[in-house]
Parts: sequence; structure tokens; C-alpha cells
Amino acid sequence: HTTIHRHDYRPPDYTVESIDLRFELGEDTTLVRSRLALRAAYDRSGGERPLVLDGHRFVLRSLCLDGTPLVPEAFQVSAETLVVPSVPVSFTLEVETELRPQDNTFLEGLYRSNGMFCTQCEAQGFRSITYYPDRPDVLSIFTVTVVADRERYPVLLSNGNPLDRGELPDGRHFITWHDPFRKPSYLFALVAGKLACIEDSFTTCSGREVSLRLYLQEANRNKGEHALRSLKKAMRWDEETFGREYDLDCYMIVAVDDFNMGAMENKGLNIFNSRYVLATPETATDEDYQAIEEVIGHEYFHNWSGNRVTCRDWFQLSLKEGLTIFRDQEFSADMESRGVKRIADVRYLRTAQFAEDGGPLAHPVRPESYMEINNFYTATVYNKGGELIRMLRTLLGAERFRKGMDLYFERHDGQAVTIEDFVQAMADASNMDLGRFRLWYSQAGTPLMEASGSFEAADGVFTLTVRQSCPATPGQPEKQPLHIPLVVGLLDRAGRELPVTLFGEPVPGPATRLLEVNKAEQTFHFSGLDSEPVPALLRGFSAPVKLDYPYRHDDLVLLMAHETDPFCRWEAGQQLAAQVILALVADQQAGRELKPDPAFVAAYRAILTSGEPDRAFLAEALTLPSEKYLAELMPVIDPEAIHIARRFTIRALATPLRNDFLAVREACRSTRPYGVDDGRSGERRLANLCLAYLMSLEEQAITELCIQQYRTSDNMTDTMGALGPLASCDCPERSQVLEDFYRHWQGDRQVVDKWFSLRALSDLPDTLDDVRALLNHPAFELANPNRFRALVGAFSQNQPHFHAPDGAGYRFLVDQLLRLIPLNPQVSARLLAPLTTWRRFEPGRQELMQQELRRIQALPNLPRDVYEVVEKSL
Ligand code: DPP
Ligand code: ZN
Repeated sequence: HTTIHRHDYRPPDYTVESIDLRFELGEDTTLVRSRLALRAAYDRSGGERPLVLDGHRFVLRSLCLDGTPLVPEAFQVSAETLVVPSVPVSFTLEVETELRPQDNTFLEGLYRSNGMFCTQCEAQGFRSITYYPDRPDVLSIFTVTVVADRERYPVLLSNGNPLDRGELPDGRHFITWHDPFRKPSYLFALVAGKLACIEDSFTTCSGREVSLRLYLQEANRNKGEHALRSLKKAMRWDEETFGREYDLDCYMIVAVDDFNMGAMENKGLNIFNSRYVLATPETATDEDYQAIEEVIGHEYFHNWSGNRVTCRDWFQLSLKEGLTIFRDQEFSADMESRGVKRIADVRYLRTAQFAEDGGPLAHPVRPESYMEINNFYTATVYNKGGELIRMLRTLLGAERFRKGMDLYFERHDGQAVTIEDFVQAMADASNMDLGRFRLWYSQAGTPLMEASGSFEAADGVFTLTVRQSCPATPGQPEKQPLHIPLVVGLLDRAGRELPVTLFGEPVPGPATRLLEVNKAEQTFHFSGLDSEPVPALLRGFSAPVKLDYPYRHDDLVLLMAHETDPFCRWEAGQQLAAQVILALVADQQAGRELKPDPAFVAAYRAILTSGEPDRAFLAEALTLPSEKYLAELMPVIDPEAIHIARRFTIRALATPLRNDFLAVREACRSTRPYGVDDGRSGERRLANLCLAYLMSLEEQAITELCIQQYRTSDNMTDTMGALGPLASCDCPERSQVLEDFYRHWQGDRQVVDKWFSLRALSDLPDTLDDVRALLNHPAFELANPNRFRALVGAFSQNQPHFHAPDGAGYRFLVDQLLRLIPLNPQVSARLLAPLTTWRRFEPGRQELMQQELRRIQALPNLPRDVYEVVEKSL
């Protein structure tokens, strides 16, 4: 397997002016005829260069150049390419290939799902359909004719607008689609099937009418309304926020059950994993509803950030993904509670992305090399990439940032460009020096900011000293200081916000201040202070860094009660909780008795009973740091001790606060029927969190309350709120309720996935046995990514069970991956991630985890996806 380097980029030798595709979809074989209008794009005076096209996994049936069949001596076919050594400057190439989509378990290229045909071409799926320069910087005009049996496949879709349709002999029919926008092959899509369609329309800001169509299985017809509503919101939001208008006459979304990723932004024809489309109150939780809105928004926003302006090469992936993540985060923040959305995004970044940065696969937001690009659809490229855009907005200010965005779209519309082009547009629009900022794109690792403060009472000056450093990552032993926006505020001892005035300034400063950190060590002096302030640092999580400040217990309690920035306020509680739980971890490891901390209980009682009106925020504030986040904070991870200490803490809070939890839960429950977007999702979340705390008491009365909630719930949020704790409850009712749930919902894929995950995430001691038994459950499907992830993937997130000291959890994961690798290397490689962090554990687990990785390494013909992850992590 070869490594591809960013610096080896060369523009394409041949461009494709247009491509005409004809698909004859069949039950046995599918025939693809492609006609390419090609043109040499290099200077021929230096000699002729061969035409090299990508292609594999199909049978080549015929090849014609300018209408004449190519003789066997005129071309070479290798495992991955077609080479024609001598071609004219401008010519047509006709290629006929034969595929078997029904055998395609990789779910890349053209494949079948649930009786329909569909495609997934990002990043390099198009090359398994036909020979093509399958790279994002070759943009072409696509005209696609789809031919299929009329009965079985009444719906035939591709990108753009329908041009022609008609009947053919033998009960077949065809539709021809034409996409007027030049696009790379990764944005091509095709769908054929017997699908229901729900329709709506949207009038753009310039008054154009766009037809919106959502295609799904007939049985799911009632589950698409929320997705369509979200689409309309996203379209309006992008016009209002970024001035971006939709550009085709129709926008189509298709829901597919077998899908490797979340969704795909194919031009005018998005294909979605059905879990990000289908929802009814009975089957989807509030969280599911939000995730759908977010992913619908994400794929829609790609129409500009990704499709109109695309990537020059795959090293630039964050150009579209980081930017689009930022856009979808802002969209969700505007639709929901901004502070709570920010907290959720930080939570994800600090577990998934920080762990990536600290592991063997750490890479910069713009990677330097890869073997398999599918392995680089990561939290670093997406979410850290999104943070870089956010930092740019913080540094430039909203207005100049918007000017930079406008300039970027205007300058590069229709082009395939680089991250550098984006940053340059930002620099040009703002006249800012972004020289040092660019290092964020090339330097991997999570920076550490160590801050300290000192107060000079005589002059009323508070001095903040900030030191930044960044640990070595693979291939990057030395790091340079970065340009970091540090947004700060100051509070007095009564919790009042103070003006942040820099020493020497004539008038009091603002309550929130942007400090630009760009050296290894820097000092800031704040003046005009009567007493020592408590600094609120990194407001809004203004940079993706780890911040260390020696807060005292009462500083954190003060920030928890009074800080105005939701992230900082939440973070103070998280720090307090982490200190308490990590102290218990140490006690547990030393064999000392675990004891509750009364000051901590008092702090939590204060927030629980604060009457905070933002219920979703309160729920965030009362949720203890996750086991994964706590693990990140330990030099050597002890999953068992973390689990015990965290559970102990939950109970230590629930015991004295029992009646408060009951009262808050009661206050948050409503007798009104559930309504989507009824503004009550925060209340439901808080009520269910209270219930989870209460369930830790293992009291019969509470268990009954929980079962009653399950029985009477009219929505999936409250059903899952009851089932989550019950799945970890060692009570006789547990199995009865879980069986009842399955029986009721066995016809619904999304809900059955939830049921598998509930069991895989249980705390109960026999969880691994249960999960093993579920492999033989009639509803388990090895080849369906959602189902595999729901059972095996969820189990690998069950910290105490996956990390069982005897290695049984690791062995189980690898046993299952050994079955999945031949079917779906891409999903397999992703699910390997939990094993790659073996260096973070004690020697016993290190050895067990490596053993399992070696078991995969020993496989013959290891696919590139899996090979790369295993090789880099061992
Ligand atoms: N480009 C897709 C997305 O992130 C992933 N294939 O939306
Ligand atoms: Zn995306």
C-alpha cells in the first residue's frame, strides 16, 4: 500500500469537458456506458503524456477512442488504472463496464439497499463504476440516463434537472438527467427504486421556486416531515446569514438504510443514512430530531461550501468539512439555545478530537499524507477544522468574517481550491496578518495553555500570565507557538462582571475582551480593580486548547453561580466535578474507602435548586464529566476505577438530594401531549436526568416510577429516558420491559438500533455475554453499518466492559471485525479506533490491546483502510 503526499500534487493532465452516462440497471448485471469528452490540459511541446484513468472492481466490456475500438496493444489495464499511452489533444473515449451492485457490500460506488439502487462516491467510489480521472479537481458537466424495469423501479434519479423520459421495450423505462453545474465525480449520484415521495417547495430570496422532494420507503411516508421542515429552515438561514441562495430547480433527498456515513451532499440529490431523515415523536428522541436538523443543514450548506467551491485534492478536505461544520453549528445554535449547543460541541471535541490528537493517528487539520483517504474523515478534519473557522471569526469580528466569506465564494465559484485560498480570502477581506494563524492547519496536537494570575492590591492591577505549548505528535517533534484568541472576562467576589481594562487604557474596557496570544509566553495587565478578581477564561471556548488555571474551589463555585458565558459557567462545574471524581479514582486505586465530598454536594444542590430557567443548560450543568473525558485527564487511564468513582459520585449526589431531584423532575413533567418543537425538550432532558440520578439509589419506589414513565410515555424521549437507567438496573422488571420494547418496535429499524445499543451499553456484569448472544438475534445484520455500530460499536464505547482486565472486550471487538473486514473495510477501520489508544493504559491492557491489533495485522490481503490504521497504531 502506497502513501500519497500533499506535496506531490500535480494538476490533471487531461480534463473532462463533459460526461454522458447510461446505466442499464439489472437484477444480475448492470451495464454502464460512459462517453467522455477529454482534452489535454498540459503543454504538449514537452512530449506526450499518457491518459491515466482510475477504475477497479468492474468488468471492462469495451473501449472506443473517437468511435473506433481500441486494440489490446493500445492500452493497459492494471489493478487500479487504465492507461492509454497515446491520445490526441482532444478526443472522446467510450467505456463500457459491467457491475454487480447487489454484491457490493463495501457500500461505495453503485450498490443495492433494501431493493433499491443507490450510490456513494465520496471520496473515491466513482472509480468502481467506470474509468475516470476520479479526483476532485476534474470538474465536468454530467448528463445521465437511467434505464430500469418500470415496475420495480418507478423512481429514477440523478443530479440536476430531468431532461427526457420515456418507455422502452420489455417493461423498462428511462429518465435522462442533466446537471448544468460542473462538478467532480465524488458529487455524482444515482437512485432507482420503488419509493414514496413527499413534496414541498421553497421560494428563494430572489423569488425562484424550488421543488423539494424527499424520497423514502412507502412504510416510512409519515416520517419525513421534520426533515423537510429542517431543509426549509436551512435554506432560509443560509440566505439570511451568508447570503447564499440555492441554484437548481429541485432539491432531492433520499433515505437509505445501508450507508457508511451520515449523509452525502451530491449536487441536487442528497443521499442520507435513514437515521438522519426519519422521525416521528413515537420513534425519535429530541436528540434525534436535533441531529436530523443539523445533518440536513450540513448537507444543504455544502451546496456552496463544497459543491460550488470544492477541494483541489483530498488533503484540502477540511476546506469544505471544517467550514460546513462551522456553518451547521451556527445554524443549530440559531435554531436552539446557543450556549447549550456550544457546550455540546465542546463536549464532543474534547472527547473525540482531543483523543485523536493524543493518539498514534494524530494528524493536522490539513494532513500531509495518507494511504486511504476514507481514514481522514475525522474529528480533526471536521470538528477541529470547524474550530479554526470559528477562531477566524473571533479574530476578524463578525463583519469582516462575512466579508471574507463573500470574497471567498465570489473569487472561487466553480473552482477546486485549497485551504490556503480560503485563508487568503479572509486575510484580503480583513487586512489582517494571518501568518501565524496558518500554523493551526499544519500543526497537529492539542495546545496546552497554562495560565496564572497575581493581584497587586496597591495598584489595583491583576496580571494574567499565559504560557502555550503543544505536545509532540507523530512526525512533528517540535511545535511552534500558535495565534490563539483568548476571550476573557473578570468577576468580583460577589459575582459581578467587571470591565476588562488593559493597563494604560484611559477608559474602562468592555466586559468581555479578546486577547491575542501568539508567543510562547505572554503577560496581560488589567487595571482599575478594587479587589482580586476571578478570571473567566476562554469564554465561548474561544480556542480548541486545554486550559489550565489554578482555580480554588470557591472560585469555581462562584463561576458556576454567576459567570455570564454559558460555556465558562458549565466548565467551572465540570472542573469541580472532575477534581472530585479523580480524587475518588486515586482513593479507589489505593484501596481507600470512598467518601462523599460535602462541599461538592452543596455546590450541586445550589445549581439543582437555582431555578435556572434554561432547563437544557441546567441538565448540562448537572451532568458529570463522561468516563471518556475523565480518562483524557489521567496520565494512565484506569477505566474500572473511573467507572466506580463516577458511579459513586452519582449516588453520593442522589442520596442527599433525593427529594430535590424528585421535585425538579416533577416540575419539569407535563401532562400535555408531546409536541415536536414544543419548547419543552430542555424540560424533558432535565426530568430524565433527574430520573437517572434517582435510579442510582436502587429503590423499589423509584424503579416503579421509571417503569410507569415507560408505560405511559407518548414519545421516544421519555421512553428512552426510562429505558436507559432500566437497562443498567439489576431488577426483575428489566428483561420484561426490554422484551416488551422490542416486540412493540421490531418493525422499525431506527428503534431496533436503539434497543441493541441499550443492551450493549448496560452496566450489568453479564453485558458481554448478552451482547454475544445478540449476535445470533434474528434482527442482527452484520453487513448493515447502523446495526453493526448499534451493537458492536456501542459495546466498544462501554468503558468498563470493553476494557475488562482479562481482554475479553477487546477480543470480542476483533472477533467481530474479522468478520466485517472482508465485507466493509471502511466501517471496520473506523471501529478499530478504540484499540489504537493502547499506549494510554497500564502495561497489562497495553499488551492485550496490541495482541488484538496484531491478530488483524496477520490477516492476508488486509484492505488499505484497515492496514493503515493498524500499521500506524502498532
Ligand atoms: N461529505 C459528507 C459529509 O460530511 C461525508 N461524506 O457531509
Ligand atoms: Zn460534510
